[in-house]
Amino acid sequence: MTPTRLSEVWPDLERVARAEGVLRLGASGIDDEHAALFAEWLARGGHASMHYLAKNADVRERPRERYPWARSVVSILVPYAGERPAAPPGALSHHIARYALGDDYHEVLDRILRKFEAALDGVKTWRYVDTGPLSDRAYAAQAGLGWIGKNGMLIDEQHGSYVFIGTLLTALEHDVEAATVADRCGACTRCLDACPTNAILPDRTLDSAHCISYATIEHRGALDAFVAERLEGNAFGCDVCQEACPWNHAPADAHPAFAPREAYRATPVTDLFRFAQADFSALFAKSAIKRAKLAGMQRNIESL
Ligand code: B12
Repeated sequence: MTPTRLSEVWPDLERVARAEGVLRLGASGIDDEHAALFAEWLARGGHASMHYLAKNADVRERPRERYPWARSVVSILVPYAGERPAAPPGALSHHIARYALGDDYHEVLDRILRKFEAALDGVKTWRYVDTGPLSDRAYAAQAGLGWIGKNGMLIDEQHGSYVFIGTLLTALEHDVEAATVADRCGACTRCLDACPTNAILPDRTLDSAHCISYATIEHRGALDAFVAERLEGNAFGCDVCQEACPWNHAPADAHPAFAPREAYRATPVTDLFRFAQADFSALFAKSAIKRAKLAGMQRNIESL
């Protein structure tokens, strides 16, 4: 018989989680308690040129209209490398955010979420990683998998924030209790103090236009001069606000797919200036770095 409640299949989902290297598994209802904050953020232009986010505003506020069949949201946390590998000075690996040192998380988490779907055989579901119209962090926080820190990151109490979030909507009734996770940031302001461009705002959102991660990955055209002068060695993405976070003192072991690639340790960052498109595609095959494109990476490296 097809299950109707999440609790009926929860042991199966826990089994999949263990088998697939998932650090935490949780579930929540379909409403996003903090969707209004997203609307405010958009209204003040927090998304800079990421216009695709603005298209999602209605869905975030009223997810039931887009997904009338959905009753619950299953969230998973999958760890990536919390430490950069030792490498010679000038190696590319020093200049890439940790989340991009291994395989592209979109593909890896998609594969994992498909395993969850397979365990829910017959139940209507919809999975996405990153690109979906919902807030992965909001659902993970509602599911009790962590709290939203002052740097905006979902922070796991034991292992910190070097984790990806995968999200799966299901037609099963939400009857699995979520743990209550307290906000553990307290009076700490290390992330705010460390951000080289002061991009972190008091309401735990970012001013993307000033965020080094946004500038080096998403922004097309010349870098903003203020940001370009403050890249602090970041050529793709930025971890400064996570490095400063005391809750990242004991990261979980990375999922094998996110083990830092040897090729990035062996390649001097300046080699990218001589790269043809074919070299770029080969070095960054199955990597999230492809998003910045060769011209974008060369632009970023020029400002290091
Ligand atoms: C757009 C985007 C970006 C943009 C903007 C980031 C931002 N902070 O808004 C840029 C390019 C700058 C970016 C950078 C990074 N990103 Co990004 N990004 C996204 C994306 C696609 C949407 C985020 C978004 O909507 N931002 C707008 C803000 C307003 O929404 P939000 O961040 O979801 O925040 C909501 C919750 O915090 C909630 N909330 C706030 N307080 C509370 C309290 C409670 C109790 C609850 C329940 C909810 C809640 O309200 C907010 C609004 O709904 C998500 C994937 C997704 N679909 O969710 C990944 C995502 C947030 N990114 C991720 C990562 C890994 C990064 C980087 C670390 C990459 C890097 N090293 O460079 C940095 C981190 C920068 C930072 N400090 O946030 C991960 C974060 C995992 C985690 N542990 O939190 C995500 C979830 C992708 C994934 N599937 O794993 N990113």
